[in-house]
Amino acid sequence: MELSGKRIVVTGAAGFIGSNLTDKLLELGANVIGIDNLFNGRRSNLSNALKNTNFEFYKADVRDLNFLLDLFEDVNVIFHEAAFTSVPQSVMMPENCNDVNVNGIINILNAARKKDVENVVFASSSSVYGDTPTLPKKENMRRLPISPYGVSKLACEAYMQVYYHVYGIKTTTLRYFNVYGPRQRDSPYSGVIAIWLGNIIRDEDLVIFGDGKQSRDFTYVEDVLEANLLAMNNTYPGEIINIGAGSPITLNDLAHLMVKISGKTTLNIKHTDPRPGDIVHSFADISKARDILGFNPQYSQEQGLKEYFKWYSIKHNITLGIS
Ligand code: UD2
Repeated sequence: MELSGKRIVVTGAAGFIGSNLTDKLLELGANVIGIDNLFNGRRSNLSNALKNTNFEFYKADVRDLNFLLDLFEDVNVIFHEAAFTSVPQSVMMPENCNDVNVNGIINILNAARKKDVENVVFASSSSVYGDTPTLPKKENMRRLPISPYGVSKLACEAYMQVYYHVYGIKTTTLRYFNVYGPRQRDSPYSGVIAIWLGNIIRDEDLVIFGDGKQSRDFTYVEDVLEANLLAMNNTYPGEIINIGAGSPITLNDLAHLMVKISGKTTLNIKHTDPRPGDIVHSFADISKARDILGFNPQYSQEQGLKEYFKWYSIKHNITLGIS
């Protein structure tokens, strides 16, 4: 895919997914304008991008409509990755989560409408499904979010659809399932894979919340980037599309796999109390993504983890016996 001559905005450009997307778009020749309020994002994630003359970066907030109106002049595509991203933090601060996510998308869509931006692609989340028992998750099934975070993403999805139907903006909503990979933060609010990689590096035991029989459809970030690129040419605007690996793994199996790949087989895997509000199983039916976008995930969980471990060992100059 050749993107030279395209002006593309990435919000949340200094974050985990946003920075990887920024690098990919620059590689493909696009002019990329990144914005991030640097609340969760880090400037260091953009160290390569900042050397590229096709990249502009602004420390700014998606709640600043006037700023967005200036920024979106002559822009072709917006990838909206900026968000209040933590489920547990959304439980502590629901009003902040709503403010960033819902007021954020309204601003993005309003500015896009006023500046005639052709395409808006939005990062939603499997958390909109909540704890419904039906598996795999299909886009048209009932959504029962169980966290303020899930509610905020659901509201954003509805606005994305409305702005297509009412104002004709070509919107595509990608519902991500448990994305992991390079640059994901290792913090208590982060995804389990980043937390466990941190544990492995520090020779700490891995802790599973509950019996470990819960499962997730962990999706390697490269596959998510591919979905975003495909979404630029989506001929079914207004749609909501699951993006996952389409192959779930239990937390028990994941822990053993991560220990095996790292070669640190003396580490223990421990169990503690289940996490309140935890969803038991989550995995994506990705047939719509295959049909509409031609999406075909390339990374099995083992391949994705190996890539992530390799990236980590090169970046931190440490040896992990990746096997
Ligand atoms: C939710 C969303 C996901 C994304 C994410 C953002 C669902 C199904 N998924 O992910 O789309 O929006 O939130 O944060 O709603 N765990 C352990 N040990 C640890 C840490 C976690 O066992 O040290 C377990 C945890 O109990 C859960 C699983 O790992 O069963 C995955 O947890 P997570 O926090 O990585 O992601 P999850 O599924 O809550």
